[in-house]
Amino acid sequence: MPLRIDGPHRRYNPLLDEWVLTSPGRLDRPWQGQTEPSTPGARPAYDPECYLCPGNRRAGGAENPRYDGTFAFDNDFPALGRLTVGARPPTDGMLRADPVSGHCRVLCFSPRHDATLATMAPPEVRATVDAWCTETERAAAREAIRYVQVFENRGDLMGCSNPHPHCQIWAVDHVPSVPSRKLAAQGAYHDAHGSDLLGDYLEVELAEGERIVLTNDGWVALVPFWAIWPFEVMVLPRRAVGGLVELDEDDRRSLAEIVAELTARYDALFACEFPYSMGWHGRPAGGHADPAWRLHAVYYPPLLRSATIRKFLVGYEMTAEPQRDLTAEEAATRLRETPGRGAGPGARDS
Ligand code: H2U
Repeated sequence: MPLRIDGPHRRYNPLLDEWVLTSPGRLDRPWQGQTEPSTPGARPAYDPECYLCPGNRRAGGAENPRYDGTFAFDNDFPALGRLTVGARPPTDGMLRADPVSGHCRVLCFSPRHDATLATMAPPEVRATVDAWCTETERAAAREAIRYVQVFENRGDLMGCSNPHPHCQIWAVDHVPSVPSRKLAAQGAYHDAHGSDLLGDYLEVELAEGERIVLTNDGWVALVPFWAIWPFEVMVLPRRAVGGLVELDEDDRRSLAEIVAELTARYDALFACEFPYSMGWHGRPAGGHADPAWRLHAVYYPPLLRSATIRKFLVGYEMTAEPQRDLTAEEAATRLRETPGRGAGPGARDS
């Protein structure tokens, strides 16, 4: 029996050991606050001013090759670098700071300035999936790297600096805060149950069905029970794989299909280029396969009720705990019923 909860309640997120206050029915309240500009007009296929278009000069002075597929390069303004010998900050006490080093890359999905994952042809989305995997593998093989984060900021609302379709890959010499909490939670769950947390969670979701957005032979896209962002989605492999580097040919094919379909539905939901931050959470780099950790992607889109009204994580959310109005079940229903690429309304499988 699907879980039915009416009225305000809190939901537990076992991956991050935190709660979200859920207040169904608050979406009808009046809004006289900020609205966002709607999606800008159509972009050209090539923009002579774009730092990422083929053949153009980047801000750092390097010239892009005339690439015709995906294109990755070292970030000209990296957030991380080599550890400066002799500049080691204090590592304990009240004022704690640890040294950090790493490597930052930028990956363009397409030579076309106007392309997006939502509209790119299936072979191009597949090439992007392959590049996520190869870039992760290369980054993880670098000396002293402990964790690789692939992430995409899409849209001005999410602070994306350029509409040319791209993502970033940051490889670091430590496990950062969020994956570190996920590492602890999945490890503790595996110790206690002998199975993986997200695998067991996926079984519950598939049995209930209410929060499922899309499924195919390799992957499931769902709105997590504990979602914070209105149309937050998690993409999970059916198979117990720990990282992008472990995906085989079939996994990659079906992943490209579900990513293409999910992003198309996002865009169709409010008839705009749906902004989001997405990221891949794979097991830390190095070492052996970890049966506790299941690879997953998280999509965090800020839009709430239209292309111009966003959710703000402020007030109670900043000072006490995240809160949402639209339930995860309502969000999943909306996304499920939104027509995607060629799939009619209500179609479930990508
Ligand atoms: P965002 O749009 O998500 O900010 O990513 C763009 C990245 O591209 C950003 O990290 C880099 C920025 O440093 N970049 C270059 O490396 N070279 C450039 O010429 C422009 C932008």
